[in-house]
Amino acid sequence: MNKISRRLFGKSAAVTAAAAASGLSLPDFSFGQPNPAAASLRYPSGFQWGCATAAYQIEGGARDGGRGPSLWDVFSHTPGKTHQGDTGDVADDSYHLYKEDVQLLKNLGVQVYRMSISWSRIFPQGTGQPNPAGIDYYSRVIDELLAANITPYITLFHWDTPAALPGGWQNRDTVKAFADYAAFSTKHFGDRVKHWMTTNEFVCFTDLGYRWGSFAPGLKLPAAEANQVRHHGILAHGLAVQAIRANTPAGTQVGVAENAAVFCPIIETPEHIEAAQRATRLENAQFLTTILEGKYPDEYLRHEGANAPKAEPGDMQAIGSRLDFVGLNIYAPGYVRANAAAPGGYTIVNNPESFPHMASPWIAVGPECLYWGIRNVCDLWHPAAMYITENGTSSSDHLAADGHIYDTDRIMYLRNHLTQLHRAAAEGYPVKGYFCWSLLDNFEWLDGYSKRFGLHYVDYKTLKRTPKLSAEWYKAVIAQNTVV
Ligand code: GBH
Repeated sequence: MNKISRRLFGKSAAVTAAAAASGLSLPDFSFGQPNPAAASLRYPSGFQWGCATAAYQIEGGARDGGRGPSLWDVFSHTPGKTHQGDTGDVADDSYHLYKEDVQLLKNLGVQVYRMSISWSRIFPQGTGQPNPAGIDYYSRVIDELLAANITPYITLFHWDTPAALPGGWQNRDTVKAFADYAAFSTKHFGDRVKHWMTTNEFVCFTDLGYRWGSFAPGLKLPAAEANQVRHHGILAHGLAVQAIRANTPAGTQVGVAENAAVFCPIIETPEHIEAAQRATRLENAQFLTTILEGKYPDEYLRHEGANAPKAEPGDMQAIGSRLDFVGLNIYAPGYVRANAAAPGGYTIVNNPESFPHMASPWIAVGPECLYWGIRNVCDLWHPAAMYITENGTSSSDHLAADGHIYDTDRIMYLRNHLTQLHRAAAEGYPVKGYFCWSLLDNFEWLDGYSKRFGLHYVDYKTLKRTPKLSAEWYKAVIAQNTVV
């Protein structure tokens, strides 16, 4: 009994009474005093705390400094595609206000910041002539971060494909253009930036854009063509890994930010734990499994049959390029049970309607997804290092009469997820850092400005940034390197 900490067994008289009634004896402690068990939520020393953003979601300045349009400019300007026709034209105007945003980061005390580069600021046509004003912009942002003692982690591609590239990701030439852009950018910034991610979330710029049509460019291609788009996506990643290595100093760290489908065992017993691991490998066959194994799993190829992607010689070696780290963007869990009768030996269990969720309905609250996300990937593929490259939530944030934003639900969400991430770190999984999504409210794709994910509130009329209660909370977590 004295192994049960006060954190779990709160300070409530009801608990005490219930325990007494059941004949259990309580540990000897005085309520409200510092709890030695809380020290167990301390993170390893050197753990990197950060925030994440993406270019199209925060920058605005869509036509400034010679930037070319991306597929998301085109898509968001197409009537009916985003909430109330919202676009990233202005967003948070971080293009002009980046110094202020670096101050927000500095004030939080983060060691690291994950941002992305807009490909069409560097190459307005996607390829060909680079744009000096675009290069200069990112150079200034990087210098501002370094001067604030914040280490930049840069994603080369967070969905904003240059609109000028014919056929977008349907065209294999786009893969080559991406590798060239990766080579150019990392050669240019690699003296100061030591951590790179090739791409963000394969499914979002391949399937959602080309198979299901919900994201840019809004196409609904047949399976064979959509599978080829997937192949181009992971090939672009692989060639970019090689391009980055060839153009940066030794020691540069290269990875990916992937929203793998995360599976938790319905009950933490051996058969369900094994089932969740098998599900992780097979349900991510088309992306994460293939880039980490350098080969499409046989089950995937069999399942797709004649629609399977066509690889050219050398493709699979490039796709399987060794990574220095795997980044996972995790928001919500899937649950799996063992089922010997099902293919793969598992069944995905749908959540009941009563399952709790956050302001965005897709963010089901299952904090153990952070633990199982890390554990399953590590047990399957043993990456050298892992990061949580995104985790966070929308909340129906409102300015209170006193000018504050009391986002207690965001704090609840983050606290529980960080507790589960701590569990992974404490068990020795090589998780090196955590990036909260997001530094500030921003353009939330289809949801436009209607969903707020920031630690800072943005008034979209004045562009004023106000720290939410969660910013104060996160600052304390970082300062103490402990879940508070
Ligand atoms: C991440 O995507 C992105 O990397 C980031 O840019 C984004 O702002 C952040 O998460 C928060 O959304 O409405 O049921 O059809 C997360 C992956 C894929 C999750 C699309 C929401 C739509 C679900 N997203 N999905 S639904």
